[in-house]
Amino acid sequence: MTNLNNNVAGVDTDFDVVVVGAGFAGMYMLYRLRQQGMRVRVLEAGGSVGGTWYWNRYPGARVDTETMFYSYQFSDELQQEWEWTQRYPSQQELHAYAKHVADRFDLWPDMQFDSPVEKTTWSEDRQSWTIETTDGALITSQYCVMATGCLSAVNTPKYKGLEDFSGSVYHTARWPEEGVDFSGLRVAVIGTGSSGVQSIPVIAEQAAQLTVFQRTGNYVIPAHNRALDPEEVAAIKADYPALRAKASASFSGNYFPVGGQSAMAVSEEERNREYESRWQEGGLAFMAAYADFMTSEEANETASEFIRDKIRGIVTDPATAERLAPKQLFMCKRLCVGTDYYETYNRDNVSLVDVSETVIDEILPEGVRVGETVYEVDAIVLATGFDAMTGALKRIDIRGVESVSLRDLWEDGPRAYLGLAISKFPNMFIITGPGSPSVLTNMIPSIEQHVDWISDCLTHMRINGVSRIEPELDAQEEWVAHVNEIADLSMRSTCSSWYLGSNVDGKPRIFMPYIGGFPAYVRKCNEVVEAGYAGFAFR
Ligand code: N01
Repeated sequence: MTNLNNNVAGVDTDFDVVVVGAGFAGMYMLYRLRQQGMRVRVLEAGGSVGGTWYWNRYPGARVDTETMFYSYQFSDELQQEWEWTQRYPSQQELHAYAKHVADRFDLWPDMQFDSPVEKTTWSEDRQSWTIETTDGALITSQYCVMATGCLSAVNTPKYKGLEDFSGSVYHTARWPEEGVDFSGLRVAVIGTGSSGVQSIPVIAEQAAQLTVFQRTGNYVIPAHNRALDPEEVAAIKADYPALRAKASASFSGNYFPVGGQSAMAVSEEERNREYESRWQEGGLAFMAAYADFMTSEEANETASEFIRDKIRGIVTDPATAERLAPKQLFMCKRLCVGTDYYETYNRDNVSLVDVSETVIDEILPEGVRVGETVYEVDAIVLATGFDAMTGALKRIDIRGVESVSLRDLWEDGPRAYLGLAISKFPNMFIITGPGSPSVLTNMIPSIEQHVDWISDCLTHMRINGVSRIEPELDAQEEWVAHVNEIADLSMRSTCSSWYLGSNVDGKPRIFMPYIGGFPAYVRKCNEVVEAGYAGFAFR
């Protein structure tokens, strides 16, 4: 690589900072670092900006968080001028928003696409990172920021015979840009998490026959998506800072009413009225009806049973309804938000196969074999999710001090200080990494908080004339212990979910995100700064 300049610390590197990933995290990181006069290069595996909203192009893909609050707030001009059209915009609209942000802030020149990062290596002698892309290009930088996303490493089950299937196989998170026409085809969808729940009703409308393979029935709240009313938009925009602050003060960083009491503190009648009202309103707000869904089985069962009853009321075939009715705790897995999800099973061309006990044995050239039955299909859609939170980092060969491998260090589960940085990996930051609230919160505000923290930290380093930062092992271990301790207080840690890595064969079972809520986490990050970046060693 050419362009060797003396960077801020007087170290010869191509760039001050390399940011891996051009999703919402990587783009805002670039914006902030450029404001600080840093020389930045963003390396992105995909062909455009947007991250999640670039890759997840499956039919029906749309955000399930109210978009007036699932959007950047760092620029008031941006949030005032951008016009969202729907309560839950489609992937196309979110991708257009990402491209608009890149245009508006002139981010394109510093971003490089189709450049998956394969390896990053720290050199103690040079005090810099060398970043290697899959085409063999080497780039050096003083800092490396991993904006690789929590749900970006695709999980593809290792079915025997999958490669010999005679039709086409798609993964929801790697959907062809040109789209797929399922007209007249017999289609299998494997997986009933958020991606399956959103794609199944849309595929069912096109396919000749749709067979859904369900390992675990999920709780799906109706989205009641709709066009945004201009008056409602104007009212939010007029009061944006106060409303954003209110959202940030809530446990999940979302803007919806949070019930602070136990579900058992009210009568059954009152409880069901509350559930019905949240069901009619639609969306993730259902999970905030009461405070003790994750600490009281009794409270949890009231919400579970309410939703199961809804399923029984919607799905006309009682056996299908019972198969769809979730058996696990409510909110054990990420709550799903759908449009006509349960209604889809009333269609003549849709059938549901339970693979919870008799599993998918193999894929034959003509279809999917479950026990003695072969389901003949022309196309298979894998809606089988991600190797969440750690997958994207572990798929890169990250080497820290003395060539220590992140893969090896995280063999038994992730260890990071505040989910922001890792001991033995100096000058490397992670955005919304394991040990931060990330996936349990509204992602964009969480991303902005991390990016701001990292930018401020780099400014602090520059002002104080230091050029190397690394978490102290003790501080990291203390934080990891705290993250695990509070996770153990929640029933969420007793379930099977991607939060725990239980969807990926062989992955250690650790509850990865910080479960103590967004406000408590932000307080902790601020306290660390106020105490002179307590727990970090500078040089
Ligand atoms: O993935 P998932 P996803 N055989 O892991 C099943 C976000 N998101 O892509 O539950 C058979 O939730 C698996 O079964 P089980 C959101 O945070 C957001 O749907 O492990 N089945 C499950 O049913 C979400 O939570 C949005 O028993 C197999 C499904 O595949 C996260 O991304 C939209 C299997 C995977 O569900 C992930 O969602 C989409 C196997 N071998 C995603 N392996 C919105 O904003 C896995 N499964 C709307």
